[in-house]
Amino acid sequence: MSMERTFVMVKPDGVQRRLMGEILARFERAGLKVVAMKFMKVPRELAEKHYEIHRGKPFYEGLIAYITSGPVLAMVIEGINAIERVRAMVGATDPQKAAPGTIRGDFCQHIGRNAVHASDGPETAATEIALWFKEGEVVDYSMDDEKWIYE
Ligand code: IDP
Ligand code: MG
Repeated sequence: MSMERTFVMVKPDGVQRRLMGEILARFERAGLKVVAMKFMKVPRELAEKHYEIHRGKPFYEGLIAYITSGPVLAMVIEGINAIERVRAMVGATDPQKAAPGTIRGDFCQHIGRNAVHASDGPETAATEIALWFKEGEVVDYSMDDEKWIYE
């Protein structure tokens, strides 16, 4: 277990459905720490870089249209084992398979509208953080309650 940073995004459907606060609150309540945040419309070029791995798949064009369709809330979240923790809290890609208690399991219905993105591993996290944020936009700071969260 180590201190990690992961890239998380409330996708356009999450913003439109006014779920930003709900989603953010779950991460905050878990004791995770937000170290960067940006509310923005995603340029097509950035969407294509972010989803490069899915280029050519049948859902790719729809995915790019979806992610560029309205503003998103992009953020970097820090905590012990944060990459795996956040993925578990987000739930399975297909909301129909996502467990109750996960974000997708509680708020979503369709794989094409699954409200939130989270990096799937250490390499992806590093690449995505660097893609979405400039160096100075990720903030190093400590929280006053850390002694109550970590031993
Ligand atoms: P993830 O977001 O859980 O990591 P990925 O397999 O990396 O899932 O897929 C990226 C995104 O592409 C998904 O979150 C979803 O928005 C979209 N997507 C994946 N598979 C499908 C599909 O079969 N139909 C429509 N959209 C899909
Ligand atoms: Mg993925």
